[in-house]
Amino acid sequence: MLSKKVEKALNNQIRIEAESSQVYLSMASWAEVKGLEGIAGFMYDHSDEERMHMLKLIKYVNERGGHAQISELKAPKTEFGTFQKMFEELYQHEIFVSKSINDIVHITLEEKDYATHNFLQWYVSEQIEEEALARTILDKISLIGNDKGGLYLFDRDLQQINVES
Ligand code: OFO
Repeated sequence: MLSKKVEKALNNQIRIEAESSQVYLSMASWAEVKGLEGIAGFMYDHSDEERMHMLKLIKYVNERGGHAQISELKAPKTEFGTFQKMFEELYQHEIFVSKSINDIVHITLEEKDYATHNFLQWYVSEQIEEEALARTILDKISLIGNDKGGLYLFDRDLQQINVES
């Protein structure tokens, strides 16, 4: 059985994962209308992944005798300026998510909830991967600079990342 404190923290994370899914969906749509197919595909996939993170939390909360709450979500922005800025935002967003996961891990220790602590390790590893991937992408972007041919290849590269993941 989850303590009220852990249940509340997990419910907050359910909302964060749902909002992350919306943020990346909005990025996907922005990239798609700009003709950046590879980037759009990457963001659509990422949006699906965040929904999966959310569902995993919902199932866990309900399985442990809690009640997963589906709440209203903050609307994501719809304009991202440049694809460089958009990926910088993605990176910052993942750092924010990692911090939020770490805070819950901390709460589970305070509450001596070792089952939830164990469950959250999957998210801890996932965040390490997501931050690393975002950093790799930002490194690639800084190599391209304003080169149009570079952007073309970068967009194609991201399509490749989609296929592999
Ligand atoms: Fe991007 O890992 Fe969930 O939010």
